[in-house]
Amino acid sequence: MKIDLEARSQEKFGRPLAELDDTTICTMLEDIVREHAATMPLNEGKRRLYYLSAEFLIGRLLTNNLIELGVYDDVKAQLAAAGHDLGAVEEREVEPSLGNGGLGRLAACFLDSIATLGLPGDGVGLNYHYGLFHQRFVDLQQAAEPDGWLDRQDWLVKDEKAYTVEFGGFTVKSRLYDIDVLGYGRTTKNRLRLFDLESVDDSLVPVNSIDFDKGELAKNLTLFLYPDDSDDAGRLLRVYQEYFMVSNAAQLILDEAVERGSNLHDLPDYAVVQINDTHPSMVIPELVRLLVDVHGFEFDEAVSVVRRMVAYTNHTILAEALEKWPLESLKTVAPRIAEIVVKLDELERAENGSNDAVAIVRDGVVHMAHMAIHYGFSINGVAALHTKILEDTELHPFYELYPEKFSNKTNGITFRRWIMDANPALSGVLDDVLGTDWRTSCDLSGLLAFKDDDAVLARLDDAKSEAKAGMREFLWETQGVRIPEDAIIDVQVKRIHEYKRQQMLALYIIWKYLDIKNGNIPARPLTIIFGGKAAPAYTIAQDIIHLILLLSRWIAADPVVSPHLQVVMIENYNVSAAERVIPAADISEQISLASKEASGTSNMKFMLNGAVTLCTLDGANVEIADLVGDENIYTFGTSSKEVERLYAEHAYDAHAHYLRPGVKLLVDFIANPAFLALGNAERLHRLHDDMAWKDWFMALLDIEEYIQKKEQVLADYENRDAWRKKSLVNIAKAGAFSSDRTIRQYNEDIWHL
Ligand code: GL2
Repeated sequence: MKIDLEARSQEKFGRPLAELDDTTICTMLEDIVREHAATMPLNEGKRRLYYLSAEFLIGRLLTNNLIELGVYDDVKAQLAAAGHDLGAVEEREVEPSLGNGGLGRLAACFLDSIATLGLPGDGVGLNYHYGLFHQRFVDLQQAAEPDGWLDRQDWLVKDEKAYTVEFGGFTVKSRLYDIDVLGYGRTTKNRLRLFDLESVDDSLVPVNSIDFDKGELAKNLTLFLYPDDSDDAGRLLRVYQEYFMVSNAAQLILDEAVERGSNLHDLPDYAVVQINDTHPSMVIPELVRLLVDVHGFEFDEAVSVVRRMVAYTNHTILAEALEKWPLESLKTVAPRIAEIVVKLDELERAENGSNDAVAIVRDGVVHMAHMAIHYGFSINGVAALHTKILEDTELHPFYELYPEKFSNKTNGITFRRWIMDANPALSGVLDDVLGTDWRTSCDLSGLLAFKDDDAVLARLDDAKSEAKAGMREFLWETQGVRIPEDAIIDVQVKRIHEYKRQQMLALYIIWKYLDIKNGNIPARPLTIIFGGKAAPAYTIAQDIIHLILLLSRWIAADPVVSPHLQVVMIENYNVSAAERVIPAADISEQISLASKEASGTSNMKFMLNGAVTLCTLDGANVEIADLVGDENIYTFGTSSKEVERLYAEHAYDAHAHYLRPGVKLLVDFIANPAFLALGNAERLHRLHDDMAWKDWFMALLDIEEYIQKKEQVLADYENRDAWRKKSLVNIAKAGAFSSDRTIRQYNEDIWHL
């Protein structure tokens, strides 16, 4: 592809490139890329993958697409020659708001890898007009506002395909929008296909608040993405959204298979469906419905076809995230689907001897995961430990029934975005040291040979400094905070949830604050950075945000402590913020209660960017620890086995842990009189009491060991040579977490494209 920006500027605007502003240039570049992508053919193959997901957290696309097309450096140079900075232009792009967190971002990384490997596979989801809420901090608390990203984006292209979806009592028409998904160095593409309502009404959304259930369903279905980690019970709108998504997806799948020559009896030769968590699992009864009601199949044959084409990924063991819908809700939303689900339940009971533990419908409740396991041909977890927990405990009865269906697919991240795009300085060093092959192979192991090479270690260090400078600028411009140049950067960015234990890091901050007050002055400043949104309905998570914001303000105002300790909470943390912060981190905080974080993916991004991990042995941390070895990671905390035992035997006594003197001091600090006066007393009391009496995710169990480990990390950081080696080893071993590897495994074991 050749781009001539000067010519384009003259042709479009009758003005030289030098005179255009950043926003105009941004749109012009998006247009150029979009128009070029429109001419690219799709990846072909008899069998096509449909990756169904309620979320695709794709992030900004301009830089990524310029990299994929191999024109990034050229565009940058042309802009520079005209006095423009591509970095500033990139900032004009609005980030799409189509995901909550890890699960949605994983789907985006997967699309990138599927396209890069040249496999025929599209993402299918919903075009939420306001997506996930925009987070603001007001009075040291989170406020949630609509995120009107759609008004200002330039990538969606209307597709001519449109379907009818029948709900109980009314029918809607859909509209399909596509975003082209380019692969690195490829001349072919895939698509992200986002369904929307034809009759959607944006004017239903108030300017400053979010209200999911306003107005008629035919007008509001695609307005918002539900925040996860909150209780789905009774959320009828979510069921409507899910059925709208899968009905469109199923119709699209059949349509395209027929276009490619299928007679539908051979559908599994033409299509494979990956169900990303349970949200799209109603695609199973919907495919059956279409085959029976529209295409005249016998029920049994329809089921046998669907069974050979649907695979399911489980992303969590948290009970509240495993969807269960009342059968009555299903009857209201889609009566025919409820009927088919009941038949699928009866068939399963007939086949497996009516075991309630694995039933699809039990006591009037539909267990979506159970349906996906019985009628899918594959089920996978997302990290080795997670899959083991599914097999041995959480889904054990299913594992006994179908051991051959279970497999592990450890998550991965795309190197295009998480190093080439996010960390050009480090990418440049790797090019110089390793040659550019790593950009396609994602193999960085050659770096290990330079573990004792001072020049290489120094260059890696320079790259870290450059990333830190970029982050400092970003935080100054977007958050108005200044970070000391020599500070250790310690980061925990992810959704706010008790199991991820941001509250435990907050307790460390209290400990450190008191320690500095006691005269123990650290060798250099420590900046602790948080980022993440809390579901508006998740009260304790909101309380944790409040505590962090309060600590941040309190410490900043303390002349003794503030030169040594700083707490930053990034407002509206999103993919763009992640791209600035992760490359700059020294310490990666992955401190979930063991057994609770299915995989984690930020842990992989930090490692790739040379941060050293401080972690519990949870999710993919276990695999990171195995790869880098003891000297290059810091692990602590109660094991996942022991945690499971404590839960099973109700043996964790939070209050006993609270009463230990060192611990009580820290927890009580949350509700100290000065905090109560400065902050929201109700929130602080609630959080204090929750930790002192319940502490459901056992922060108090691990806090002392955590403090000790963290102090060791900070001390070790001062041995600069040893630390640089740790950082190098982490980068060198990160190739194992390329999503290209993950996608190859999905394809070899499950999709067979
Ligand atoms: C999650 C898990 O919590 C997280 O550990 C995992 O890395 C991702 C991707 O597999 O999936 N499950 C989930 O519901 N969300 C996640 O981030 N939101």
